[in-house]
Amino acid sequence: MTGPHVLAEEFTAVFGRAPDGVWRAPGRVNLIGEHTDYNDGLVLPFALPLGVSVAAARRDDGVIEVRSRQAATPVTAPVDGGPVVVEGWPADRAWAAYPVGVARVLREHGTGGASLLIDSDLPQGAGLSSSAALECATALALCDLHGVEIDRPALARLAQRAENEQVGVPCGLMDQAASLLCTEGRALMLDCRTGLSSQVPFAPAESGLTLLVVDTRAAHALAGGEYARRRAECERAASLLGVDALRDVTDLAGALQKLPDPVLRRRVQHVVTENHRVEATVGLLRAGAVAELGAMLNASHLSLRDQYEVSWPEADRAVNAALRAGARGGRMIGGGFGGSVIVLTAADRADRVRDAITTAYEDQGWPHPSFLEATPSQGAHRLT
Ligand code: GAF
Repeated sequence: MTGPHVLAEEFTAVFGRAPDGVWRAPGRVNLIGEHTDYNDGLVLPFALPLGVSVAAARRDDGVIEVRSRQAATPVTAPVDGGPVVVEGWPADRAWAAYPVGVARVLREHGTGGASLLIDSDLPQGAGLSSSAALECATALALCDLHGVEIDRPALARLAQRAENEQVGVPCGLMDQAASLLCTEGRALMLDCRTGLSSQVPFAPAESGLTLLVVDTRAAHALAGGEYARRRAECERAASLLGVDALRDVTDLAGALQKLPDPVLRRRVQHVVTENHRVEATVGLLRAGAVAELGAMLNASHLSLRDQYEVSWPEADRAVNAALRAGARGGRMIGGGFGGSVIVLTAADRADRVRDAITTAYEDQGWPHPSFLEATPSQGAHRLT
């Protein structure tokens, strides 16, 4: 990852003019509250120090030109086009659907063209929300360049809309909201129905704990059909139960009795209990009982594995190995079927936990996982 000044110099070399500024948006880790966002529920993500930087200059010719230090093919497109997903771009241009999609959605709110040079230090496919970081860095840049003021909760919804309508991925609100609204040293408790949020202090190191992010190296992709299928199952269950969203299920036992399909029953069981786990986790954090979070993480993982059926072998093995090595808890994060897990451990056990996970992977002949110590960091901002 290059610093903002080097990125700006590179921009000048590529585009023949200096950028108007450099913006940055982070990836996220979701502490708890998985597959709840599109059920109008609760989530508790925090921002990573890793993210996407965008050097950008305004253009007034209605064109967006995007280049990335991580992609070979530059893309130039009109900002007033229809959905990128309908245009059916070839695979080597697919990465640019995110910034171009954002430009097309924000155009309705008064932004215009731009030249962008993008740089990312977020691993792709690790389930740490690199797509949302790219969308949010682009959105902030476009708003600033064109003097358009949109408050951050609204901007998060527009970035989500870009991913839904332009890229064709039916994600919920969490990742964009996390990237735009998180603050240093805190997790973001977000109610995805109302959009209301609160900042919850989360500093594991102060309690002698470490939160490890383990990239299982099984690549995660939301575009796969399973994510959309889970969403559809939830919508079907809500409709059968006569509620707007699974968020509204208050009598879990009664709801389960009403659903004949065991698959839908499992999905409802997960979503309803996961919302309760978010609330309980916020309560523990506010009480300063960070070590007790382990039990919540474990319960969430089991629910995602057995009820929601979105875990994957590398995630289960990492969580099991971590627990056997004495970690407090762990769970898969993100959409599932690949990506990362988080593990909460006493700081003085972190090395043992890392080694245990690595050995468990070696035993299977799997590639080594990679580790990152997660510190809740600043949300999207302008760098220069
Ligand atoms: C992905 C999606 F993008 C989010 O909206 C959320 O649904 C998450 O999976 C699961 O909690 O990150």
